Amino acid sequence: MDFQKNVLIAGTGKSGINAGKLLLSKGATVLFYDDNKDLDQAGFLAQFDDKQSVKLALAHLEQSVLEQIDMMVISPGIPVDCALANQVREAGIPIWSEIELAYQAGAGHLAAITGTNGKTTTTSLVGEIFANYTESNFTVGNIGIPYTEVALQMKEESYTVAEVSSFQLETIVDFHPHVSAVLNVTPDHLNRHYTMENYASVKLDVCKNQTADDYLILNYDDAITKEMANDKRVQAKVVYFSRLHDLEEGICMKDDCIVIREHGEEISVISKEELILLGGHNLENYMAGVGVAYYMGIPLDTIRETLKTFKGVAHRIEFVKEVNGVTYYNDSKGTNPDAAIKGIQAMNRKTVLIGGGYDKGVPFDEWIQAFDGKVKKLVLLGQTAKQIADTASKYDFYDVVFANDLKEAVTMCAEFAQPGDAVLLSPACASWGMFDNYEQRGDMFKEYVNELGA
Ligand code: UMA
Repeated sequence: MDFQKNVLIAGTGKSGINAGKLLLSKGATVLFYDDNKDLDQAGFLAQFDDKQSVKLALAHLEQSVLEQIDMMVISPGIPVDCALANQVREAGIPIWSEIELAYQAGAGHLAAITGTNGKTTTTSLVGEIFANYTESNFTVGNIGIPYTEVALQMKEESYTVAEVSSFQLETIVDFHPHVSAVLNVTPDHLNRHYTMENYASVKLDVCKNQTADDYLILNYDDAITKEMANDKRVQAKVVYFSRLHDLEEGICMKDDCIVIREHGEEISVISKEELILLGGHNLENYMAGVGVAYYMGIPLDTIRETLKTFKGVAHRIEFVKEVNGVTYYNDSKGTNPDAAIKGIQAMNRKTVLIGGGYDKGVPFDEWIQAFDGKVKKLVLLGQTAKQIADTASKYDFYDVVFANDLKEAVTMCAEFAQPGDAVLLSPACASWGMFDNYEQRGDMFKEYVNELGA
C-alpha cells in the first residue's frame, strides 16, 4: 500500500490524530479538517514532530484544496453524508474509515466485534484470551484505543481484536477480519442511520469482505442477527450462539455449561458456575467471546483459563472483591434507571444496594419494581435520595437508609450484608455534584471496599 499521498483527515479527535501520525510516519502530507472553529490550533499542531507536513483547516475548506487531495480518512463521529464528505465524494476522492487505514497498515490475525450492546465486554474478553495466548496482541477500536495508534506495531503473528461501531463500518473498503461477530441489534444511533434497516445493514458490513474460509458469529436469540445469515453478503461460515435454544451446531448451553457443537461433536467449554460476571446478557457475551476465540484458533485451555478469571469491564457490574463472605460489585456506570435495572437483574442473591446521585429529573418507578424481592436494604445518597425513598414507599419498599457520602454508604453495607449476600453500587443516577464522573465514583467505591479488609 502506497501511503505517500496528500491525505485529508476529517476530525481532530483521537482517531484523526493517530491516523495522522501513522500517515506522516509513512511519508504522507496531511491536511486536517474540523468543524470546531474554536480548536486550539497551536496546541493541536504541537502534537506532531513533522510540522512541515501538517496543515489544519477549521470550519471551511476551499474547493481548490480538494484538487490536491488523493484521499480522505474520516473519523467515526463525522456523518458520512455531511457537506464535506459529499463534496469529497463528488470530486471522486476515496473516503476511508480510520479502521480501514489501520487495517491496510497493520498485519496479523484479526477478529472484529460489533453489535448494539455488550461489544466492549466481549472485545475485552477476547483481548484477554489473546493476551494469555501470545505476547503480540492488541485490543483496539471503539473501546477507546484507536486502531491506527498501534497498527504499525503489528506483525504477521499478532492477534488483534477490534471493537467496531456502525460509524466505523460505514466507510470500510477491504477491512477483512477472519472472525467477525454481530452480538445484537436494538434501536440506537438512529439520528445517524435513520432507519433500523440501515443501522443493521451497516453492522453486517463487518462481514462483507469475508470468504468461505472465515467465520461470522451471530446471536440466534436476536431476531435481527438471526436473520442476517440469509443476507447475500454473507460468504463466511455462520456460527450461531444461543442462550435460550438448544442448537444442533453452534454455541449453546447444556446442563448449565457452555458447549460448542460442530460436525456432530460436542465440546464442553465451561460451567456457568465458574464464571464471574452475572446476568443473561453477560452469558451471551461469554458465548460470543468463546466463539470468536475458538474460531480464531486459540486453544481451548487458554480460553477456559481466561473465562475463569475475566472480571469484565471496569464500572459495569464489575466484581470488586469478596469480604467476609459478601461479594461487592461496582456498577457505577448504572447512571440511569434503565442501566441500573440490568445491574439488579444480574444479581442472583440477596443484595444491599447503593443508589442515588445527581437529579436528571427521571422517574425511578421501573427501577424499584425491578428489585424483585432481591434488595434487602437500599442505601441512598445524593440529591435524589429522598425522591427515590418516596418512590420506593409507593411500592411498599421501606428498607431504606440514608448515607452522607459514599464512604459511609460502604460502611453501612458491610454492616447490613450477611455472608452469601451481594453489595451492589448501581446508583441509577449520574455522579455529578459528588464526583467528577462515574469512573471516579466507581474508583472511590473500590477503594472503600478494599479498605474493608481481606
Ligand atoms: N467533528 C466534526 N464534525 C462532526 C463531528 C465531529 O468536525 O460532525 C470533530 C469534532 O469537532 C472532534 C472530532 O471530530 O474534533 C472528534 O472525532 P470523533 O467524534 O470521531 O471522536 P474520536 O475522539 O476520534 O473517537 C472515536 C469514537 N467516537 C465516536 O464514534 C463518536 C470513539 O468511540 C472511539 O473510542 C475512538 O474513536 C477510538 O476508536 C466513542 C463512542 O461514543 C466511545 N462511540 C459510539 C458508541 O460507542 O456508541 C459509536
